[in-house]
Amino acid sequence: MTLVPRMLARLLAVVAVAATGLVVSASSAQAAIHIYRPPEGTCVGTQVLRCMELHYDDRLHRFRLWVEVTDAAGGTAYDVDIVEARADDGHSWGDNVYSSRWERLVSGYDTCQGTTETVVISALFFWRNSATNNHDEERRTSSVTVTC
Ligand SMILES: [Ca+2]
Repeated sequence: MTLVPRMLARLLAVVAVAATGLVVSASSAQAAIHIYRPPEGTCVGTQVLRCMELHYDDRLHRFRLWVEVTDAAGGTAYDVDIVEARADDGHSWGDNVYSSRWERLVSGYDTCQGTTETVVISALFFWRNSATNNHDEERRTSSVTVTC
């Protein structure tokens, strides 16, 4: 006879979790992530694409740098690595280990609200020829103007 209340309690717990999920979805739907691209575009390079964007969250009033490196399809095969990413005070270190073909790193967050500011963004990219291990690298630095 205690089985029914227990099942009911379990059912209510499931409903509560579902309702919490709905609330989270509703509040995150109100937030907007604004993407700011460097003047030269998100990606540079042809064989190894080095990509950066600044992402600003207008609900939490914070931004961070989004970085990707990708070995373009075809041609030489490259291992790739993002060593670090920085946007103003938000700084992150990568794992400093090569990945096959693709890697992503985001910087730490920095806050900005009610102003327009120019943010210097910077990332250090490593890549090497998978067959010969010949290494190359670039520190890409740019700036974007963000309306917070
Ligand atoms: Ca390639």
